[in-house]
Amino acid sequence: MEKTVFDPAVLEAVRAAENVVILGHVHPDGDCLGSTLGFRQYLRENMPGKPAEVCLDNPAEKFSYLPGFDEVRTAFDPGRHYDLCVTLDASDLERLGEFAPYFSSANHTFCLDHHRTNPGFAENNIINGDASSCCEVLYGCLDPEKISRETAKCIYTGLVHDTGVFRYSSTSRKTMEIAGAMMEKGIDFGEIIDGSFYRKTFTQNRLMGRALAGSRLYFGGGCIAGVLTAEDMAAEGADHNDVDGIIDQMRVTAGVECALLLYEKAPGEFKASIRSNHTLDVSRIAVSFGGGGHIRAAGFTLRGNSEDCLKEALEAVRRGLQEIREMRPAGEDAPAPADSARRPETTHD
Ligand SMILES: [Mn+2]
Repeated sequence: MEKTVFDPAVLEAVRAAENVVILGHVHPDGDCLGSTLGFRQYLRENMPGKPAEVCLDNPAEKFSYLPGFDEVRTAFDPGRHYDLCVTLDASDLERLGEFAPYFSSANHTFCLDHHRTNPGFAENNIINGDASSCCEVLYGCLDPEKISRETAKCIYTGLVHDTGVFRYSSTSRKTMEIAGAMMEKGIDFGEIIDGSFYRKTFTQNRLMGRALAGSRLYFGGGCIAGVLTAEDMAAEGADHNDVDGIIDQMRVTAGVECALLLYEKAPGEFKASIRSNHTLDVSRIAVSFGGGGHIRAAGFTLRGNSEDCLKEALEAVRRGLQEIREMRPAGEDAPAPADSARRPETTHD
């Protein structure tokens, strides 16, 4: 790996600040936790005595192996003001949630991010839309020699989560080089991947089993679809957090272009997750129902009974698949997908 020249701007801003608050986005994911806690850990080790705290809303317990997890502040305190506010993995001000006033009242603000839609909402911004993760952006702002094993755990976690374990098209040679550098710091990379990405609770596995057993193939096997009703959720003692990952298992069903999962979030209100593999633009389907997302991963909400909601969503999928067939020259098989089109771009917000 070539010697990295890092951008010291954010470290200089911290050096000049009296104190620092580090913020991420609402419903923090692995990249959000990895980048905020990794940055704090780096500061703790390399700028001892500099007051720096991380504020996030309720991080998931599966990330408790990250350094400083137990010290995350989860409640907003209107009496607090900070000299410098650094935001990581948040694409706009709204994503800071209840902690946004810390940003607005800070004397200086700095934003590190990798969302292409980020308008550059801070005083200083380092935004790289080509980076796999905010942790990749953060890595470029730290002295690689001074990254400890504890900080490496955080950065590696962010890379793993935002690339779906190095599968999505956002994964680059650079991503893998940073991952390699983090491995050389002595982290237990297998446990990080298993423990924070693949491990499921018994309830989550049971719910996935129920969803898969109830799923059906449509349109000659081109689409797999399933529904989890409120009764299904109650029967497994599951809540909305337990639905994560089911759609990803459905998507890898052989022969399937599209996967669709509806679950009843509130009585008569169904949250739909939709994925495609090669050709179908699922963001267009999601937008047609008032939702949003990416070409290969999107979501929307439907209201009604489960049969009607499923019917309505399937009709949109049928139309989408038909459009693709009509665009294809007669007698030709499905075009070989470009490598970058193979995987969902990203499934995070
Ligand atoms: Mn991210």
